[in-house]
Parts: sequence; C-alpha cells; structure tokens
Amino acid sequence: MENERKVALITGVTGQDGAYLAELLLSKGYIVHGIKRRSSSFNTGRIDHLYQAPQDEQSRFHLHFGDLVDSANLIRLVQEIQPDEIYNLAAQSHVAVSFETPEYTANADGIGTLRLLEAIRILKLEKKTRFYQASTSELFGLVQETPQRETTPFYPRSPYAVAKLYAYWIVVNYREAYGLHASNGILFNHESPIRGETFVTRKITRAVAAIKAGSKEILYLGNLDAKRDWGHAREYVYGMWLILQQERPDDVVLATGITTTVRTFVEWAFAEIGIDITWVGHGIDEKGLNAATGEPLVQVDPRYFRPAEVDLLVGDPTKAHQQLGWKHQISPRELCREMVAADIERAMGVHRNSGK
Ligand code: NDP
Ligand code: GDR
Repeated sequence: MENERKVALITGVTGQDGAYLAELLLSKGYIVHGIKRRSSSFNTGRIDHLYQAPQDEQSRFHLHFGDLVDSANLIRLVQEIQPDEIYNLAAQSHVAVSFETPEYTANADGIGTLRLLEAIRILKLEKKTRFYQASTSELFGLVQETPQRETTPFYPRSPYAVAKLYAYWIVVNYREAYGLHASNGILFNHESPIRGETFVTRKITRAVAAIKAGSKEILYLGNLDAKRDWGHAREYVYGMWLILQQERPDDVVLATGITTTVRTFVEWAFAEIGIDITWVGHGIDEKGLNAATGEPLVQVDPRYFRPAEVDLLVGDPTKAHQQLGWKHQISPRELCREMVAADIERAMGVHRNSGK
C-alpha cells in the first residue's frame, strides 16, 4: 500500500495555503513532505493539528528544514523524497514588504522557483515529478482588461509581482524546453481564518473581534478603495490539486469573479458585530465612525499606502470551470463572516484547532 501512495512535497507548508493543502493531500492518502524554515519561535501553528491526527496519518506527514534560497538543501530534499508532485507555495508573500526587501523577495520568490525546477532537471525527474507554481493575480497589476484571464497581459506593480513574473515564465520555459509537467495556478486573493495577520482581510477581522471583546482600539488602514477578488483558501488548494491532476500541464486562473473594495469588507466585518460604519473626511483624513455612537473605529494611515498600487482585481475563472470542473462555492461575504466568527472565538479565549 505504502508503495502505491503518491508522494507530495510542499514548500511553504507552514503558511495558510500549505496548511490547507497538506490537510487535503493527507485526506487523499498522500505521503506529504513539507519544507519549513528554522525560526527562533514556533512557526508550525497552522499544521500542528496534523500531528495530532490518527497514527497512520501522522506517519504520512514529514517536515524538513529548508529554504528556497538554499539550492543544495533543495536538491538533497528532492533527491531523498523523490516526489510525484511538488507544490511550490513558499514565498515572501507580502506585497508591501516586497518594497522593503526587493532583493530577498526576488531571490526567494523568483530564483527559488528556478532552484526547484533545476533540482528536478539535475535529478532527472522530468518524467516523474509534476510541479505546481503559486502564481498570482498580482501579475496583472495595472489594469489592462477586466475581468483578468489567462490571456490578459501582465503588468506587475511591485517587487513581489516582478519576482513572481520571473517564476511564472521560468515554469513555462521549463515546460516547453524540457517537457516538465509544470503548471502555474494564477490565483486571485484567497483568505481564511488562518490567513496571515497582516493581510488586509485578517487585519480587519482581528480588529473587529478585538473591539467585540471590549478593546478600544482603532483600525488603521491604507487604501480603502482597492478592489480585490476574495475567495476561500480551502477551495483554492483543491484547485491547485486539480491543476496537477490534468493530463497536460497548463496555466489556469482561480477566482470568484466577484470584486469588493477594502471599504466594503470593513463594513461587512463590522456588520457582523452589529455596527454600521459611516465614513467621514477624505484621503488621509478619512475615518470610519460607529454610525450609532460617532465613536471612531477606523482611520486611514498613509504608512499603509504602497509606492505603486494594484487598484482593481477581478478574475475570470471560466477556464478552471470548463477544464477542471472547479468553481468557488463560498462568497466573499460568507468568507468575511467565517473569519470574523473565528477571530471572535479566539479573542474570547476559546481555543480552536488552527487548521479548521
Ligand atoms: P503565506 O505567507 O501564508 O505562507 C508563505 C509560506 O512560505 C510560509 O510557510 C513561509 O514560511 C514560507 N517561506 C517564506 N519564505 C521562504 C523561504 N525563503 N524559504 C522557504 N519557505 C519560505 O502565503 P500563502 O499561504 O497565503 O500563499 C502561498 C503562496 O501562494 C505564496 O507563494 C503566495 O505568494 C502565493 N499566492 C497567495 C495568494 C493568496 O491570496 N493567499 C494568491 C496568489 C498567490 P514561514 O511560515 O516560516 O514564514
Ligand atoms: P495583496 O493583499 O496585496 O492583494 O496580496 P493585501 O491583503 O496585503 O492587500 C489587499 C489590498 O488592501 C489594501 N490595504 C491594505 N493592505 C494591507 N496589507 N494592510 C493594510 O492596512 C491595508 N489597507 C489597505 C492594499 O493596499 C491592497 O490594495 C495578496 C497576497 O496574498 C499575495 O501573496 C498574493 O499574490 C495576492 O494577494 C493575490
């Protein structure tokens, strides 16, 4: 039986998507290997519950220290693991942070992808190992057409997106040059209760939960008018898996097709705790007040503006629907509700399994 099981290697296994994907692949009977970085504090909170699973699952989940900037480490791990599928989810994934750390972001997100592809080639695993690359709607950047689809021209607007552009094309190149089964999932924003705390949706839902729990804090945000196509991460990792199950490798958009402003997401989140927000002022003086009491709850802070912004993302998931049978089920509003509810539970001190 062990010999028949598929073996997957997930980079970025400690992140939001890595945790959901590991859970999905284990449930499908895979042997799952994940690469985690050494850290001075615990960084496995999202996957710890997978160790608490029954004995047979436990023995199918293995973690290894590694880093996308370390070629020798990656080659050794790929050689030892001999994966059937590699999901390259590791990245410096924060767009704003990439303006502060452009060289590191290029190294990890761009060249890191090349290192993995080279590992496959050096080890002559081209026929065995399928490769998934976590490409992003940030590639579309400055609006060229809407909704954005596989054929929409790219116009990246951040060091992160430029690094991911290199990764996208090196995947295409290795597919064409060496016949690798290598695919790009061009995923629009996807969130969940285990989304990183500094991405805008989670930042909002955590603040709302803290206010519900009695905190007097003000939520400081940047551009309220940015529009994003927000889906649920659990559904998107299923799409990743489907992409690698295709007979032929391909590049596919996963999106909901629904776009929402940051401002509206704020309103939805506060509505979950019975507060209507009214907006006063303009630009950097804009505030969100409790409509009933006038209490300030939200404040624009220019520190969160980006040197170059992506104003509007809305994806066209037609190809995913037709080719993979993939379609989102959870609306952005339902996603917001689930995230607020989970953060309220946490804020109230109720311990939840982090992967759920
Ligand atoms: P997270 O930021 O939650 O997770 C990123 C993961 O990468 C973490 O496990 C992190 O480790 C790891 N990592 C970062 N740098 C390195 C490195 N140099 N070497 C090894 N591991 C590293 O991201 P998500 O789960 O949200 O996203 C997964 C991938 O999908 C990323 O590549 C992201 O750019 C991309 N993407 C995400 C979208 C989204 O909306 N979520 C949309 C489109 C693409 P640690 O825990 O130690 O920090
Ligand atoms: P994004 O996600 O940049 O789209 O990248 P993020 O949640 O960081 O920003 C979304 C939009 O909200 C605006 N914004 C703020 N953003 C943050 N983080 N903090 C704030 O205070 C704030 N106020 C307003 C931003 O300007 C932006 O317009 C995510 C990441 O997961 C990437 O890795 C992934 O590739 C893309 O989604 C698709």
